[in-house]
Amino acid sequence: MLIRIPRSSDPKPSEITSESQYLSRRDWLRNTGMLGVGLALGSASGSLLAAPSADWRTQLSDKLASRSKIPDTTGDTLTPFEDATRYNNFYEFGTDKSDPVENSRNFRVDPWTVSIEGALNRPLKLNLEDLLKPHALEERIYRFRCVEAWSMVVPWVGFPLADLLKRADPTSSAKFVRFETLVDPERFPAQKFARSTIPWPYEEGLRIDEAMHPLTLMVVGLYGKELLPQNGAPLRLMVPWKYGFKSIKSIVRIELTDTQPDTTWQRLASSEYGFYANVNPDVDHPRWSQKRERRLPNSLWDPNWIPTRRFNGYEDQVASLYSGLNLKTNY
Ligand SMILES: Nc1nc2c(c(=O)[nH]1)N[C@H]1C(S)=C(S)[C@@H](COP(=O)(O)O)O[C@H]1N2
Ligand SMILES: [Mo]
Repeated sequence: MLIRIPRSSDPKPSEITSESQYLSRRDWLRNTGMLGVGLALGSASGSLLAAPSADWRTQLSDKLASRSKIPDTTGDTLTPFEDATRYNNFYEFGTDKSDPVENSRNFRVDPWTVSIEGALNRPLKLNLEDLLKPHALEERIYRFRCVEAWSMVVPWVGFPLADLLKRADPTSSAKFVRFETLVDPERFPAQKFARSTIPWPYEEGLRIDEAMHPLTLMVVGLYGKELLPQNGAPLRLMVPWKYGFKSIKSIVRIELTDTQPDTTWQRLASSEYGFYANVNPDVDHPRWSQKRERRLPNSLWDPNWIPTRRFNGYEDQVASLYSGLNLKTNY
């Protein structure tokens, strides 16, 4: 991951359309898969019910509408929807911050299967409807801090990862959880290149107690709406006290293991990106300081630097997970 000087093509706050303009565009319909379906079946609204994704979409929008809003604990200003959905890291769509929104316009979520396997009594292969069915959705406003030293505050919508894992009934040998992103060059253009930026699939992992922690969320929405492709549709992880790269997007496999899994960034540069990746202003990245962060929205002229907090401000809730662990060597 490199720090990049913004290009002239990066959206400036003045150029960014309001959320209502953004949502009214054809692109958004196409992103959700709705436009393609309507055209294919020749007519608009009525035929949407015939789409393979209709049951899941109906269920998701009902659940989004009845989500419970957890009171804000950050005390920070929300990052505008436009910044959170147009300045992204998602290497499957390309490495520039604007690549994910630009290259995900035709992304189709269906068909999608999430497999939960490994050290558990009840292996599960779930389509999106079955995955979502037993879970009520919560909206949680979390700070989100990328290892590249920029950050946001976003209202994610989802449910605790612990509730999903419990459905599969982990055994006592489940010590870690490993996550995998979809590999499909038809849907993720950067996966078409033989010598690509990173080895696919993108992989991440957590210790079982981190995975079961109540702050750890499976995300299916943001800003009260369906999760957009550039943010990791249909299902992504959110671990707010860790650097952003832990929060793996577009998950298809969750595996419970007895050994610590390899993770993508650790494998690429283990001296720069560790397994724990807890936000820590006292442990600098070898190439830059982690003492401060640029809070979005910002610009070259107004970088909006703020101090970085231990565990991204969630120290009270999570520090006990790491008692006795040297956080300098276990970065
Ligand atoms: N599959 C996958 N997941 C990923 C990434 C990625 O490139 N591929 N990037 C990570 C990084 S570095 C960050 S900062 C966050 C960005 O999430 P956002 O675009 O929703 O802000 O996604 C993380 N999850
Ligand atoms: Mo990141």
